[in-house]
Amino acid sequence: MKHIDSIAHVRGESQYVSDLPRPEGMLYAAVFGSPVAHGRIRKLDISAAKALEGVVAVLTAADIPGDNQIGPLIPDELPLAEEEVHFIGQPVALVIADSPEIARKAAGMIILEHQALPVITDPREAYRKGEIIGNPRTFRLGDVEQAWGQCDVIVEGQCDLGGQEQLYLETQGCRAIPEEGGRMKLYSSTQSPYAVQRTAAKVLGLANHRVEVDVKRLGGGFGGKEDQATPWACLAALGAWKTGAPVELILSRHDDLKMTGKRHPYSSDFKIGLSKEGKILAYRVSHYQNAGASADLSPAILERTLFHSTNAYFIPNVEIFAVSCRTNLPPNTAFRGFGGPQGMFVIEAALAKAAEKMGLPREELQRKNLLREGDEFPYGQRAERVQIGTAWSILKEKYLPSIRQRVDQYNAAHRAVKKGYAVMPICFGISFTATFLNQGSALVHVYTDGSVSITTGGVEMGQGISTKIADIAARALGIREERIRVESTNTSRIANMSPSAASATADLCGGATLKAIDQILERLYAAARKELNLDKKAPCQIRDEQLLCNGKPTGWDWRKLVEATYFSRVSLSAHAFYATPGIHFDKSAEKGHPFAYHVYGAAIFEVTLDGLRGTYRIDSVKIVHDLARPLNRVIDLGQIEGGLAQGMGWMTVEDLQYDAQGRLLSNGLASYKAPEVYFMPDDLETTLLEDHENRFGPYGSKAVGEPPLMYGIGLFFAIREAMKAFRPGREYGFRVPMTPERVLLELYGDESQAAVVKNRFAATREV
Ligand code: LUZ
Ligand code: MOS
Repeated sequence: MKHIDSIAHVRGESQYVSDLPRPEGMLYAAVFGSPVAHGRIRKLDISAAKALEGVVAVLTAADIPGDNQIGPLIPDELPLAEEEVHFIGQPVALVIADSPEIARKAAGMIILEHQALPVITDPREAYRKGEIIGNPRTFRLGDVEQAWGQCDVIVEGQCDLGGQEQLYLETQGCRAIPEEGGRMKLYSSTQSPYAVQRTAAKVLGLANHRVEVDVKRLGGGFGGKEDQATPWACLAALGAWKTGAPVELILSRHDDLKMTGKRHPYSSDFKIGLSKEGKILAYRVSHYQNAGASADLSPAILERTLFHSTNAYFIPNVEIFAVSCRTNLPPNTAFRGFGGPQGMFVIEAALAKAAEKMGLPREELQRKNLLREGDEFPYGQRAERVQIGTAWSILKEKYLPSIRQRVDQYNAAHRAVKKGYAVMPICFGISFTATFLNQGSALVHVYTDGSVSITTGGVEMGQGISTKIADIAARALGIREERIRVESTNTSRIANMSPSAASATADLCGGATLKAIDQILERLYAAARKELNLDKKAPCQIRDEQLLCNGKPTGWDWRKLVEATYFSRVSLSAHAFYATPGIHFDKSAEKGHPFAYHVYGAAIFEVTLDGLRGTYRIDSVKIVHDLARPLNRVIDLGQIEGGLAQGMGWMTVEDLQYDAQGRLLSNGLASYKAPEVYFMPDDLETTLLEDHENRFGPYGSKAVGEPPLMYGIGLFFAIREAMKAFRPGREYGFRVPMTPERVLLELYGDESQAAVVKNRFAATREV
């Protein structure tokens, strides 16, 4: 089955927020964002903006009828600034006008006078100055202090990881429509309709039931709309509330890049100790998270960094320290992987450095320390049904020897251009780390013509959740896919929904859909048994739209069954609720069983690097990935390849830069490079492990959304290997992204490239 939306997408018929038919009298909003990263507001002059022809209103914090507060975890974020501003682009005023152009022009006429306050952009500096969010946290296993004494090799180092722009194609936006009785309807491009509903209600001072949020689909989310669709929806709602007219607020790409948060940059220190046989005995790491100006989801993201700091390895003595640091950047937020990738990068860096010191191939150290059945994670959970060994073996047998040989031969034959390879194992925990969020609901209607309508709390953001839900339902009902329609996500049909996030939507909403369908099937079978005078316990089943009872055809097809049930006055609708069983976590002990299961896999990268230009090419990526029984192979392979591309982009070309004044320098797509089709390797092969069933996923499946992103980390280390082959004996750092410019800096530093090259190639004339 292909993606449900594919035909409409290709025809350009799929509707996003700004494509919805325009209601009469609709107005347009634009945001005036702070021009400075930190300051006390002295005066806000909106008079010129207000006087501009076509401007209907200019709203500030004083116009907010309810709470001027939208922080999701900690109340530290104002939808419109009051006394101070904390990052460039922070919303200060909202202009409502007849057209988007006038609204933007008027926003440009607002003047903010301020008293400058010191700007911090570096997380370590923020930490030193006590600017932290929440409490630092530490996960411990064993006793690192006593373990150092038993280590034969100890290495230490630092990693500096850049942020990453989510770069959804559809920018943030919302259309707000005032409705009768003081109600508000919001069409928001959000991964979290319920967050938008409850937050907009709070800002307007309304009960939740007076705000309805509807989401058809998003043009991409990637975490960037898990929490940060909310401010724009609240502002659109405010505009509609104050003017009484429909208001649309769609961020321009430029504003979106400037005003919204991204993946968190991290700076981390590590120390790792090993036995001479290569067993990791102790690991200590400290993570300084660059949270930006308010908490947003940072504490939850920090938590996932803690959970994933040992990646797919068992380490008996561990101490993981992590702290969220407040800086004057836009509040950084969720991005596919949610803090996990940052934790995983650092242990890979530690292993690289240890392998260099021990003179061993890096993958030897990796392999010796892979998780085994029953191993304890630093958070107390034990590894079960561990697939990393299997994935690793397949990768090793199928690819490793030939890649190793090819790289060695190539490097012996070439001087200025070198190859490198690296293996990257992954282990990613599935479940929201906030246990209460692991719940999902579904509402299923069967109509008398046999067509089926399904609403879940899952948001379609291109990841294919609608297709998967339709797939699951068709399978469970034993009917054709064409009979099933998956509806928009709507807060009046599904209440209190969790965000579509944490890779868990198919598990949670698929689980709920199956339960709702079970209820309906029970009723259909009961009605049929009665009509057909069968035993009350006669086993029934629908196969290819035919009703079978006691294993024999009854002559009833799906439509007949549905009609008969309807005429018996039995409900053909069901609502069901699914909550992941068996998960818990105790934050005071930092121990528990937070994840329903883990997703495992391994990838191998081969690259070719030009040591003179600093450029590189990805020759091949081979992945062995654990999906248990995939729900939809085409969609899942698309998720694996897309996740890989995003992970590789983060590691190499996506260079998010702020200056010391907190100004985004990479503020457009001319200065922020993202991977495109030519960046991808021609040779990309994915092998799925399909050797087991997962009891926490619909039909034995496993979550797919986030885990493959972390394969991308392997690319950094493959490039590093090629750099080592080009210029051995140098200390290379762990600064991400490894752009071609950074490759040159690492290879030559302050030295003259010409001198180095001349020296290096002195013995030969060929390069
Ligand atoms: N969102 C969230 C997430 O609220 N909690 C999580 O654990 C999570 N994990 C991954 C992505 N989004
Ligand atoms: Mo996400 S980072 O699963 O919104």
